[in-house]
Amino acid sequence: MGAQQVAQQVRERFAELYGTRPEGVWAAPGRVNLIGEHTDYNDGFVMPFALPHQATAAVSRRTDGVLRLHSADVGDTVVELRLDSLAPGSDPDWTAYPAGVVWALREAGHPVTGADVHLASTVPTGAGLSSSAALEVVIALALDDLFGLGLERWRLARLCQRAENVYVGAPTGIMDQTASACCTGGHALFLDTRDLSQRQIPLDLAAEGLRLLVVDTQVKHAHSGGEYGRRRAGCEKGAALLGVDALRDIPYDGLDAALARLGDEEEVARLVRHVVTEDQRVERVVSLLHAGETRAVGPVLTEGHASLRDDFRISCPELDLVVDTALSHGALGARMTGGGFGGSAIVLAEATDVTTLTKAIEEAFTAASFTPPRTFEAVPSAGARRVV
Ligand code: GAF
Repeated sequence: MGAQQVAQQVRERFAELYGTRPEGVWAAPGRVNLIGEHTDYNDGFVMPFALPHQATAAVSRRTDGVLRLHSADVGDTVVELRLDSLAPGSDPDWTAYPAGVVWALREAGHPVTGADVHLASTVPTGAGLSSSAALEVVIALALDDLFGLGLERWRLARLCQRAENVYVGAPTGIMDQTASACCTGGHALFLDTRDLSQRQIPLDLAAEGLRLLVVDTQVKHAHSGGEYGRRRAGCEKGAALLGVDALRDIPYDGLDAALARLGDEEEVARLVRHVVTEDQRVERVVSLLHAGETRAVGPVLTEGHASLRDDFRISCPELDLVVDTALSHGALGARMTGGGFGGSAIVLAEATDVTTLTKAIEEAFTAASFTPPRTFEAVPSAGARRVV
């Protein structure tokens, strides 16, 4: 179903639920990260692009301090919350994402006085494709428009990150919210997470006879669980031991010296090595794309996977199986994408190899008795916007 059709459905459902038409309909996408994993909370580089999968929200203002939330994906209940009782950690449900955004906006002094919301999302959940950032950004954008807040996109992303970090309690970086808010169709976003400076990098794989596949392993993950936070804390410990503000400050040619200084701190050293080499991989990919050497990006993705698997230790057997099977069936490169511990892998391949590769991955999953994966082609799509 096209975006306009989804918007129409969401509008009609809103009218059924709340008895009046919504003031508008907004959409915000999930993302896939091409390269730059676990660098965003180390002030480093990332390179995501927006997926065609998106969260769509029909929204109207209220003036009575009430927030009503309904999701087509969750069931039939309209959840009603009072704005003055929104508090971090109080909501274990999906409503924490939109409510967290309202909380973050109000905490920052923005005059949001209530809203009626109906949401529907096509972003797979727990698949490493930023379904939660899509939910946050679509609400933030709708409220920004409706209440005339005039927030720049990067600021809106920061507020959504605050909702996720403080209200939901997941210690994530800034990549996903910025990707959803700032990506543009036909481009990957080269983002410096230290100052949020950005460059849109043209990415037309089809024109070069290439495809980027996303393979969702169906192994669900969550970042409010301890492993993500432990990696983040380990990176922060590394930066403290090395006397820098963030691991971004360790130059690639200073890596060996930094590792030597870490001595017995082997686990921290592995994390540091991943982050420093990953930042360098992002810069290599940017240069390769700039030089028109898109096929040469493949091996850099594969190196990134080895680093996430062996140094950062956040892969899983299903993700490794996708990568190994893809590579042994002619893929140019492959790696896990997103936070890890499950979720999705990406595969860069010649268009002519896609059918063989997809079949080989499915067969490998069957042979390993894993749940069948879901594979789709990812095309750089539009960022968050008003649709109606
Ligand atoms: C998750 C987080 F939300 C991001 O901030 C980022 O750290 C990513 O994992 C890993 O690169 O998506």
